[in-house]
This record gives sequence, structure tokens and C-alpha cells, in this order.
Amino acid sequence: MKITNAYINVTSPGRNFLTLKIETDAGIYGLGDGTLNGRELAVASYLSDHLIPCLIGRDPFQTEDIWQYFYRGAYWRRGPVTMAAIGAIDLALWDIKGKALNTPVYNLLGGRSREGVMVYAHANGKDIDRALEDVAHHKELGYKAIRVQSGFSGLSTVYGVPKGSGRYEPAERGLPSEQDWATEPYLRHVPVLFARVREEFGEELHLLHDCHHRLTPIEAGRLGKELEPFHLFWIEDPTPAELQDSFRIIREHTTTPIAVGEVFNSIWDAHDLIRNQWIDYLRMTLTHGGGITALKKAADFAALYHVRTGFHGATDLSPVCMAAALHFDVAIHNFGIQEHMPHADETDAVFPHHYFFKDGYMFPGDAPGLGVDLDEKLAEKYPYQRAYLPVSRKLDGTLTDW
Ligand code: KDG
Ligand code: MG
Repeated sequence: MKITNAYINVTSPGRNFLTLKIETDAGIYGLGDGTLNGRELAVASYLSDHLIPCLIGRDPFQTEDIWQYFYRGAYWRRGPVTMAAIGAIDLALWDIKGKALNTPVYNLLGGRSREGVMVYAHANGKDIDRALEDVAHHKELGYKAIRVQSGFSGLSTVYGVPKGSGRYEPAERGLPSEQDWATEPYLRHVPVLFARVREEFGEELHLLHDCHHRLTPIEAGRLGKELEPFHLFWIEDPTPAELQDSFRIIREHTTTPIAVGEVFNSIWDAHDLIRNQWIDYLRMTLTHGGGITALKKAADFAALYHVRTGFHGATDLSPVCMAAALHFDVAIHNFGIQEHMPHADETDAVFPHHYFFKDGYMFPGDAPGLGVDLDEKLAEKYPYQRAYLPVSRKLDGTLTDW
């Protein structure tokens, strides 16, 4: 089989997505997700201008060699744009492989280690009472694990909580908005929030929280310690992770499990975190981490150190990435949990898929390949719209991590 053509589709059914379609002389095509929130067009250019011309004529079954060709062969390595582009190619090739062999991708990764994939939902509210209502709503929907974020006095906008009445979507149309940030009221607020959640819902529900890179290591240690009575499933991204040694400090101060990695794009971003057992869950995505070929190796490496996966599954990963994640999650041994932020109805219509949610679990479906398609005609109705993630400033105006 040979690759005869490849092109990208950028569409905005509710939010922007970049999809790569690879076609072959066997009439089989594959889809890959290359969406990089707020930087979609950079990945589009990298693919169209630099990678796609080198893809034509290759055998789509050679996933390892093609991955090495674009990673090692480029000389310039790593980085979110490069790795999202390689990830899109890799996902599309695994999709083709599955379709050509008439089997779901999970069968190419060792088969099913479990029937369904436990997912966590997002519950949020402008204040604690409203966050509790949203927890009750998601519990009612069947979720066994719920991430909880809520607003608190002192800040007008809080990460993870929608500004208006709609659902939470991190990217906003237009240029970046600015949000304010103050650490001390946040650190006082979060233990109160989780005390209330446990009081109301008991011990059974798995509870998660995203600090979204806002704390220093010692502040994260304090938060983790104060949350210990509430037995969280994890706190996520407690501190920015460029300096992997930071997590040693957090580890020394708390037994609350730690998840990190949604902004990582290489195993080298997590190498020290894993081999020193400073984290419990790795959140890299198949899109941003360079695809199934790269993440299978990362997950196997993590397994040696008792680190499980907890892949990022926000709405800025397209249904193509979600499908791929579910095949991966169902197959690998050291799966932990999968994030599930349901896409908008327009998104689901543009990307018809076989995966589904039932009673707190998701299932990849049994269609050959990844089991997701792109309705290109419908996608044309939703042209790209400039959209960015917000930036954050401390109350004195200093730019800080969003
Ligand atoms: O593009 C950024 C979002 O995906 C991110 O802010 C969402 O932190 C996030 C999460 O845990 O889902
Ligand atoms: Mg996060």
C-alpha cells in the first residue's frame, strides 16, 4: 500500500480543530488530530509545508520508520508544534492500519485489557454551592470520578469555571483575555470546597482537582497536605513542570497523588518525574505527544515505575484524538483514568464516531481503525475563527502562569 495524498482540514464547529487526512492507493484513508489550542495554524503550516510532501509514496504500515523520519530526521526535535504534527500523522497511519486489517486499533496494541475506560467529568460553579449542584448533576449522569473547580471571593474569573451560563471552554474567540490570580485565597478555598464535597457525597466518588500550574512547589505541598483527609484521586499540574526537581519537594510533603503532563510533548519532559516516582499519573495526549507510536513507549516506561496514565481529554482535543485515546486506554495495562469533557453537538456532528459513554465508562466501539470520521461538507460551514487561551496576571499586574 502507498500513501497517495494527504491534506489538512481546519474547521470550527464550536471551537477550532485541525484534522489530517491521509489517502492511499488501496482506497483506505486515515484521520489524525493535530489541534494545538490557539496555535492551530502553526501546525497546519508545519504539516502542509514541511511534512506532507515527504509522506507521499511511503508505505502507511511503516509507522515506526515514518515516526523516526519526522522526529529524528528533521534534526530539530520536540516542541508542541512539531510533535502535534507528527502526532496527527501517526494517528492517521494507525487508523489506516486498523482499517486495512479490518480490526479496531486496540487489537493492534495488545487487545483489550478491560471492557470500558473510567472517565472523569468536570463539575464547576461560581461558588461552592453551585459547584456542589454540578457534582450532583454529573453523579446523576453516572460518572464515578469528578473534577471539581469553583469560584471564590477575591477573584472575578477562576480557571475551570465558565464566565457566563454556558459550558466551560478554555479558548475564547478573538485575542487573549486577561484573568487575575491570587494564591493565598485559592489555597484557603480549595480544602473548604473538598470538605463540603465529601460531606455531601460521601467517600465513594473519586474526586480530582486541577491547580493549572499556579503554585510553587512548597505551596503545592501545603495544598496536598491539607487535602489529605478528603482522599483525592489526584491534584493536577500543581506547579509548572519545566524544572522536574520541583516535584520532589511536593512529594516530600504530601501523599495526595499527583498528575502532570498535558503540556508535555516528549517522554523527556517526564523522564525524571517518572524514574524518581515523583508523580502518579501521566497526562500527555496522543496528539501533543507524537501519537500512539511515542505514547506506547512512554506508557510502558511509566509502568516500570508504578506511574499510570490519565490522559488529557479537554474539548481542544478533537474526537479523533478522543477515539485514539480510548483505544489506547482500553489496551494498555497501566491505564489509570481518562478525562472526558463532552464536545459541543456541532463538533460531534462534524466528527461522527463509534465511541460512547455509559454509566461512568467510555468504550471505543468495535469499528475498524479508530472508528471516527470527518464530514468535510459539514465542516465547510464552520470556517476557522481566531481564538486563544487567556493569560493570567497577579493582582499587582505581574504576568503569571494561566
Ligand atoms: O488548551 C488548554 C486546555 O486543554 C486546558 O486548560 C484544560 O487543563 C485542562 C484540563 O485539565 O482539561
Ligand atoms: Mg489540566
